[in-house]
Amino acid sequence: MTGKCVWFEGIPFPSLDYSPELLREVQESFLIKDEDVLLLTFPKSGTNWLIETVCLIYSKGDPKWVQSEPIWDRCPWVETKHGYELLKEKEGPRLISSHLPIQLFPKSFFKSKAKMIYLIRNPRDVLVSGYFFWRSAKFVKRPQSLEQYFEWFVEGNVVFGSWFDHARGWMSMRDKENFLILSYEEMKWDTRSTVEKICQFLGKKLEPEELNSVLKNSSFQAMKENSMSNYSLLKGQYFEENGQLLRKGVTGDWRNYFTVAQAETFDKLFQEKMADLPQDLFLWK
Ligand code: PPS
Repeated sequence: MTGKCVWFEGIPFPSLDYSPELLREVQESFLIKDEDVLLLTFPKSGTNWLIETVCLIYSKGDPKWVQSEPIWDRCPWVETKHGYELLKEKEGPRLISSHLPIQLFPKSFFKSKAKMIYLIRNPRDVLVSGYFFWRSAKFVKRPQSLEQYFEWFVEGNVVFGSWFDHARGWMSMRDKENFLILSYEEMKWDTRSTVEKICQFLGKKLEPEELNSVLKNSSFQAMKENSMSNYSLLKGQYFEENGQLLRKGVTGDWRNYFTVAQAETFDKLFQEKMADLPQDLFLWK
């Protein structure tokens, strides 16, 4: 996958909307404010679902905002040219998203009180989701088969680098009070409790009907039908016509694609890389 990438500090990035100069500037000079809220993920972990949920929490369940402004403008990706320019101009508290690994994140964050949510997902499902997504993308080298993408993923030769390094890096922040770790799996299995957890972390209080509206408008089906959130606006320039962000939206889909040998290889690698971390961080086990 890294054949068509932009490289920065040993990590590959997509070839559209990223540059080493900008990544350096973001890391050194972008000022995170105490009142900002940051949503961090490795790609394909449920980023857009989390963004949609937080936007709806901010609008108290009113869908007008999520139905009228593209998701990448509501909560811009700080490391992209488009997102960086928007964020620099934004007044007041900002919602900011990012896929950056911890070592490349704006240094100002680590001295700030800004709240951050890190959303983690079973890397096996991240792999499968990524395979189908990047196959239709125009800004990375496309995988020709799942077998090939599996190799790239386990070697960390995918955009934003190794999933294992990304997760380990950000999880080192887990005891900080301005840091919340959530998983795609808990969001999926008990969405209401997870939204309540997010509200509590962000200090937002919702009435029961407002919470119901957050759940309704951030559902897989609602997002799939919302052109401001489903990436259909990016078809042509960024993706082929058959590309879709909202593919299945389930947990455990990897079981439909991994061979027995791939499953064993992945388990072994996961053990090697993550065994020393508290295993209750990985809810999919
Ligand atoms: S990206 O391109 O990295 O920002 O993609 P990201 O948003 O992180 O991940 C895409 C996967 O998230 C699923 N998704 C959802 N699942 C459940 N409910 C909702 N509302 C939802 N929105 C997005 C999406 O379907 C992708 O997963 P897969 O497994 O491919 O379906």
